[in-house]
Amino acid sequence: MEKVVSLSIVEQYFKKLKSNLEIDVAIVGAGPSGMLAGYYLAKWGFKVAIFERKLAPGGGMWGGAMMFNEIVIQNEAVSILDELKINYSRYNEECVVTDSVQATSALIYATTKAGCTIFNCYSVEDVVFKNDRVCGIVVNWTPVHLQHLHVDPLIILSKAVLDGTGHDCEVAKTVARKNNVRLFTETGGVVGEKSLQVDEAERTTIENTKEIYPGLFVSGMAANGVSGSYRMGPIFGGMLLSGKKVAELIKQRL
Ligand code: 48F
Repeated sequence: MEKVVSLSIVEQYFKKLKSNLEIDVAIVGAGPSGMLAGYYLAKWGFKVAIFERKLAPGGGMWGGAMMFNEIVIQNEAVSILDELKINYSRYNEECVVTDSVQATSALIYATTKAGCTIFNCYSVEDVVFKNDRVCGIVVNWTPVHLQHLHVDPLIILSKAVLDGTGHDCEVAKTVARKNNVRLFTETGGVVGEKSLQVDEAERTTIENTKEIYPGLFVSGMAANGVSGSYRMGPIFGGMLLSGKKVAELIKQRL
């Protein structure tokens, strides 16, 4: 049995990894926007995987606000809660509140159940850049980064890459910095996030969700950071709608 335990895990894991070395969509970051994009793309039949730096997927959704584990969702995104069978309470005519632990775990479950693989403990450190487009990601174990070990990465090829890395917009920054290219933003670079303004931030999150360089899409807070819009705090409708929108954009592109 000892041998079976190890062998079954090793064989199954490498089967999974091998089948994801060349995929339709590589999503960086398992926050709400990245996961919802993964959920829809997998549901529509695309080969899609998410690469998440941390052990637990979920990004900034678990903790609610200051660890009060409730989040706010506006009416526009409530149909997504219904689709994922997440419970909520109506707060007023504009929004509902939901338990962030249930919402996050439901999102993880729905995403993986739809067929999107989540690789946790992976840090995306670069992209594959060929013929003036982004066509894959460069990955390494998070502990390698944490320990500053000099270990070369592996490569995942994909038709599209989604930067769902949240406030840091890590993939977009790397693409602009390393390749001397102009992103489709006002400045040609990552403009950077502004301070908090809820309504405007929620609106622009959707607006800024787009392809910002051939092959590279942005969603969630990365979309706002790249285009220089505001943060919004523990209201998550925009994140969910951004994930849905970017899935639709990628579907059209592929
Ligand atoms: O920040 P995050 O939750 O992304 P999001 O979908 O949602 C933002 C909200 O949580 C919140 C907010 C809304 O009101 O303002 O902040 O935009 O999740 C981003 C995920 O990306 C991972 C990170 O660990 C987190 O789980 N991540 C970041 N950089 C990398 C990465 C990287 N280089 N490689 C892999 N994962």
